[in-house]
Amino acid sequence: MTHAVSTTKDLVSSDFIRSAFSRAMSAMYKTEVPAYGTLMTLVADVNAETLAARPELAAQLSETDTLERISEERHGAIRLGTPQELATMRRLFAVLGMMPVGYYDLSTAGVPVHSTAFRPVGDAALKRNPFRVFTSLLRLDLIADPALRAEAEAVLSKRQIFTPGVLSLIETAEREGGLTEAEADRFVTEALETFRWHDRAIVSPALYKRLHDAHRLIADVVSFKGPHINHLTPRTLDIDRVQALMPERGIAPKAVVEGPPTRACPILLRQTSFKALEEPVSFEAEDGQWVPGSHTARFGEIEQRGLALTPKGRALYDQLLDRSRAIVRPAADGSNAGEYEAALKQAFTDFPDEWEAIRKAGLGYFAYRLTPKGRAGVPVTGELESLIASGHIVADPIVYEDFLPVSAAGIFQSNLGDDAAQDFVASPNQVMFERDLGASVLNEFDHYAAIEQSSIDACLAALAGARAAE
Ligand code: OOG
Ligand code: NI
Repeated sequence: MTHAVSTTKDLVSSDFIRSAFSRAMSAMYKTEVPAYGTLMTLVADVNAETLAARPELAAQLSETDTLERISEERHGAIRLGTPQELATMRRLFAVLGMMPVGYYDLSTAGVPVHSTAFRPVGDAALKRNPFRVFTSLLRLDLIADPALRAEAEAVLSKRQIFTPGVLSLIETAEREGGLTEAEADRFVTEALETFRWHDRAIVSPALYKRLHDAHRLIADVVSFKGPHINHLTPRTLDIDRVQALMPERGIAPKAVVEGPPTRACPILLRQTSFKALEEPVSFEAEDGQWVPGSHTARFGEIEQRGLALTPKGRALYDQLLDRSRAIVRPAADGSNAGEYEAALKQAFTDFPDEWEAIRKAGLGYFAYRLTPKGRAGVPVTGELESLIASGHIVADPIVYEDFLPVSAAGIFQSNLGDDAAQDFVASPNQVMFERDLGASVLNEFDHYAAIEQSSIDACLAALAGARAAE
């Protein structure tokens, strides 16, 4: 057999590039939106407090090798204008080891976009740095006025949101299977340009107004040179505490926390945000003059992540959320926040709040590992459950790495302004989205199920062979 493999270059891992990119993005956003820096400090303080007060949580995070990722962890969001932008963005994120996971239809919530989340997949990559970007594509097909749709398309077709440098480095990475450290440095710098804020609009004040009247989100996507990162969200270990402390640090949070209620065993994702800033921008009038104006787009958000649910658990979650929302819908002004929280808490009494009960009911995904007894080296075989009962194996909750459409809609609404709710006919179109993306999105449930199954296989194999295994 002949081997024609030649490795002439030392390539860095996509994990390395993603970590560098996530750090660079955070540093940029801190200078663009100072309140984000304040929120980061608050989250770090609360996380430190929580870990000090709950040694068992600190121990579990450290045992599962996930303590370090917490302070590094964040997600961002962008909104794209064209299929070409989405397809190229997929290639850019691939260099960072981020794959499209899940399809989210926001049209049901009155927001004319559909979305996916680019994120690392696989246990090792997630542990290294779980940076995610919620990425939406504007749906001009949901805009009623054909003339306005055509104008928006014309503006979008002329913009180039990627630098020539990043485009060529994407090609290099695709051709070579990765980037060298020097190329990775340049890639991070060049890629960051796409996410930067631009205060000079690419449309006239008149067109901005028409786009804005059609939907604020359309104005946000179409009027600027690029898809500015619109928020960056650190992960907290105690969202209720951060929400309560935000006003003290001069930040006004949205009325209610999205997602499940406060629980002993956190599930899925809880999120809250602060309102978008009104920022000065200028528009180029027909006579070439720059006219001052303003635009609201960028905001801040925090989140607390919990257990990833199985389809059965997710169905129960959706059902209980619907039940509480049928009793009371959270008003944007916060006037019924207390009632909403009470209804939510009441509805969720039907969701078990004890890890073993949740696991046994098949509501969530767990990763299994050997206990010190399991690692002691005496071969044993048996069913998973009996090996748990005999103290050889323990189960840790698998963290939910994705998003929730109802929560995302709540976040969109709160930062678009209260008058932005609009009715569209619900029209999920995953086929169109995947065609525009140039790839299919991964199914999140398959992914968690695979992580769970491989942890079980590894434990059983290690116990049977009695080799030491983690
Ligand atoms: C994205 C909103 C969704 C989340 O955390 O659910 C989101 C956007 O406003 O562009 O980021
Ligand atoms: Ni978000």
